[in-house]
Amino acid sequence: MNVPVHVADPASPRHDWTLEEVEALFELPFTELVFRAAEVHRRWFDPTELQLSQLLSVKTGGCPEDCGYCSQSQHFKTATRAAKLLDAATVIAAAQEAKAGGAQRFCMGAAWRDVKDRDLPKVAAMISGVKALGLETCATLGMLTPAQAVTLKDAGLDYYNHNLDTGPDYYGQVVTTRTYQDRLDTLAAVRDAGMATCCGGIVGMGETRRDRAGLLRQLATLPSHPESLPINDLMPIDGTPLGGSDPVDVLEFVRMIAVARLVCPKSMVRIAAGREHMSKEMQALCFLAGANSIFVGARLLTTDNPGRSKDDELLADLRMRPMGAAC
Ligand code: SAM
Ligand code: DTB
Ligand code: SF4
Repeated sequence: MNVPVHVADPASPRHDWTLEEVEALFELPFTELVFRAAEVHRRWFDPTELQLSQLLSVKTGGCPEDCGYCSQSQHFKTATRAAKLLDAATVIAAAQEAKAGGAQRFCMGAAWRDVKDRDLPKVAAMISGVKALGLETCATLGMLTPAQAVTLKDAGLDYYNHNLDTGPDYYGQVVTTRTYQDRLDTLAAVRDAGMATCCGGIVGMGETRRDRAGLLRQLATLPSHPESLPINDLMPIDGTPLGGSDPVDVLEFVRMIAVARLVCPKSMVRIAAGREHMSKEMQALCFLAGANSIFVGARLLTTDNPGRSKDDELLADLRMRPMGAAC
């Protein structure tokens, strides 16, 4: 079969993707797309290994932003109750449990538009405490200034999660209180401080395939590809503008994973939110298409996740193992 686009030079992943090229990948016959993604996957990774992260909401609800998918926005009437920033000791105890459950990375999430300097010492104490347990650290706290990014890095933060959420043309339909450029600026601050970026988006918000391609093109043309690339399947939340969204077709979700793998070959591509609704077979297809990371634990931030026994069973059935674990 003709190769319509130049996919990946193993020596140097591309940063010059056009939207048309990314769209052409989505249009490939499914079997061809998944085969190519699987090939690229095993060039960079052991395809039997999965990176395991665990989330904790360290500050829940009451967020001033209007992200149309989110249970924590104060613009919408949802079942999520606002709570104060947790103590460092509580967070560190949760991280210890996550580690005992097999997590390799612990991600602390806050329902903030941006970080207030007054909260930084408490957040820095959480990060250094989690790091001291021997876990990789990740935080997702909203927008950061360059100086705040340096403070978090100095506290021991390895990764900062800040998603672009969707393609630039659809973004304004989902969020109005923060611009796409604001998000790109925070990602630049994170990179400049020397931290790894975790950046991806959501499918199932009513966007078109072109918007999905637009998101992946944006990620693949960043100065450096995100080290972690989460693809969230929308968890529809009652009370939010997107609460009644139709689920995305399974094969379209798998295509999203495969194209992410092709355009960002060295990134950890994560099936992030939405596994609670995914069959074992759907997840297996995603792993075949190049996904190599998941969130473990029974909760994400405010919604459910499969939990340990189901995931132990999934890994056992697929004969897959946590990244770095002995064979
Ligand atoms: N407030 C911070 C921010 O927005 O950057 C951090 C937390 S926020 C919940 C992190 C990301 O989770 C969002 O950017 C979005 O991509 C994802 N997310 C939030 N709610 C979701 C939902 N209902 N379904 C799928 N993904 C969701
Ligand atoms: C990401 O891309 N997804 C995670 C994490 N990064 C912060 C959050 C998913 C949240 C799902 C909805 C909830 O639990 O509130
Ligand atoms: Fe706030 Fe983050 Fe939710 Fe947006 S996604 S409303 S910024 S918690």
